[in-house]
Amino acid sequence: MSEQGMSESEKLIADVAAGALAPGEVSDSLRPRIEELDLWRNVEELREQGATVVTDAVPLDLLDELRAVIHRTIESEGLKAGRSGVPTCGMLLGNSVVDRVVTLPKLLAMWEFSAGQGMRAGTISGTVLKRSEGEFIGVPLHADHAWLPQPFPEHNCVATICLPCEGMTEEEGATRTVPGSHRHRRLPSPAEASEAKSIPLEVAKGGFVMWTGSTWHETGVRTVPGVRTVLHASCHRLYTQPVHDYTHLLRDEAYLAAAPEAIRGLLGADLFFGTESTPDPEKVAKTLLMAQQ
Ligand SMILES: O=C(O)CCC(=O)C(=O)O
Ligand SMILES: [Fe+2]
Repeated sequence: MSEQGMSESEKLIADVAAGALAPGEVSDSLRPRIEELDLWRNVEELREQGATVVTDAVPLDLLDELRAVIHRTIESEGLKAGRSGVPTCGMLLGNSVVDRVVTLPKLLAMWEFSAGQGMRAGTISGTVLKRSEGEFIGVPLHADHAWLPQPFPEHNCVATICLPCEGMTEEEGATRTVPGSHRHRRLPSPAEASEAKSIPLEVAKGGFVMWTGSTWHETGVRTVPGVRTVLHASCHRLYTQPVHDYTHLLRDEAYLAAAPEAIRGLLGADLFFGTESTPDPEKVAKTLLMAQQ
């Protein structure tokens, strides 16, 4: 059928079908940003190894502010180490320092590559890992797709970034991943978890580490004095259910007016989910098109 003979709905269905990307493919609209930000090596590593280290992503003074926000929040709320043994503050989106960090161009580009256009903010949390006195502190080997059925989908659904405010070496407790483990597309068995050969994702201050939702990873062991202060920031493919609910921020006009523009996208402002009656046709079209990219 010619373009002209098509109804609006038929055109939309044809555009959605034509937009479909293969798993790991970079869309035409994202390609120039990957190029400009020099992220091809990272794209390749995420595809091949399931994890990557991105350098020079965050201004160093902004990291100092981020570190202060995480420590202040944990101290002022009296947050204690929970099950993981690591003091954690959650729901950090909406804090102006955190908002500036998560909307930096390298984070947004890598998230879009990994979790697709229209990706939404999920867990945005801060943790402070102390030196281990022999005990394991943190999260043992797991995959962040854990609430998805197995086999995990080929299209990545959860893209986690860990951003250490002072960088992290192996001794300082760098997160460890098992290279290539994302290809199993399932959780590790207890035997696999105890035998797995994980490697540390070391990164200098200003960079971040990132892995796919299928990649097996664990908190590293800190063997030196001091603490590792990290922002854990996950984005989710638009159709999956984020762990945290930030929709109150979408109703806060004063906040939205002052927040970086890209925050709207991370909150799902353009998606049709949560509509009470008939969804807005423009949002329906936009959501369907973004879902393929
Ligand atoms: O503490 C770490 O290094 C890893 C934490 C983790 O599993 C995550 O953020 O998904
Ligand atoms: Fe994790």
